[in-house]
Amino acid sequence: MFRLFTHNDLDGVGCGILHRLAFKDDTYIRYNSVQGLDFQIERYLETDRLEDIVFITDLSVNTENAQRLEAYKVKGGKVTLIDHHKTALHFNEYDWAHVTVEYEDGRLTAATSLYYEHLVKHHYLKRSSSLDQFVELIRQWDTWEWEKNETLDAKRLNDLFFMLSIDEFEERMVKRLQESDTFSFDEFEEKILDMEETKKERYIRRKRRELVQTFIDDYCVGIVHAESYHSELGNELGKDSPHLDYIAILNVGGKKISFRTIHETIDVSAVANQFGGGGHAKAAGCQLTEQAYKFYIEKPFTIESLRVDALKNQHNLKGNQAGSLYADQKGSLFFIYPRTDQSWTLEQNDSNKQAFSTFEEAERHIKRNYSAWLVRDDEYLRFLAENPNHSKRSK
Ligand SMILES: [Mn+2]
Repeated sequence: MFRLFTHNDLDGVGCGILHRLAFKDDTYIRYNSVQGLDFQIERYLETDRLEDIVFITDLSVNTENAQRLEAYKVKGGKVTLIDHHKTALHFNEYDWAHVTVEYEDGRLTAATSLYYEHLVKHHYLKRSSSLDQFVELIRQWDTWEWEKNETLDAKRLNDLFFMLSIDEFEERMVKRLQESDTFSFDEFEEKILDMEETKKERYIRRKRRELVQTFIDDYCVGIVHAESYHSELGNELGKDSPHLDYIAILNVGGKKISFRTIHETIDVSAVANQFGGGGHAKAAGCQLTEQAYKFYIEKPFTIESLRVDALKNQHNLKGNQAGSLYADQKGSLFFIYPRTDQSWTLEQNDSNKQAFSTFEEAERHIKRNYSAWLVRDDEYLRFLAENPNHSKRSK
């Protein structure tokens, strides 16, 4: 029997789909979480089935299991580990492990693409153009290359993966890849993906209106309560309000916080670390501890939501040569306009002038310190009518 132990994300399940296509019914596939694999491997090795052919993909084993696998191999067991994570490179010291992070041309690898090449090379599977396309979508998804290449189908494939159960996804993809010469979504999948997209956009718009801004430890933080779509939400809110250093997404029911930033200069894993969590520089998380509760929920509770910049303006536009008008919750008005020498003036309530070298800097200043928003055209035109010295500028 051909056994596969693999990850339970899209890249891991991609390996499962290839495995099914290659070995048909003579297979046993187990999808594992990162934490779950070692238990499964240990339990399997205890059964001592030397007649099996075993593959492990997209995941690494611990030191004890590496030694057990080595002993199993020496006894005549057939095992191959295929992975693409940097942290697994040391497994290459074993002849049963193949860890490759990058192709020679510099593209990053994925477990699915490595396993595909392995199966083709050993004549378990025949190369086809639908398989080439399918594998490449997963590779781009798993390595984030889809963003730069704008390969939206890679993202849609992962969305579909999350909307279906693993079994249903596997079954659909196996059938598709056997029957079609090129890989594409069917009508039903396109439909549910579009519906999901619309639902997500609406959810993010609603969450944007609930966003609260405050300072925590010198960081200007956007706080929002949400249970779903954390990655997309963190990314969209971050891009919508680049004056925020990071976005904290709270899930009180699950007692968890996610931190996301779009800025290269900010490391949210350090923020998560303060509360016993961790992660990457741009995406991290922690438990909602009592201390975190105080900072992210209790203190900001009475702050009003951050207003959204007027969207449909014809006149009051950002970086306008005639000036751009902002307001804050206390009723202050902020007018930003260019001076002759390429610098920008910020005027607060018709006095109190400050100079900035770019429009963006002036805007960032009032957004961080006053939670100000771009006002609608009607308010802008009224302001100009009441301030003839400013209205001259627009002539
Ligand atoms: Mn992977």
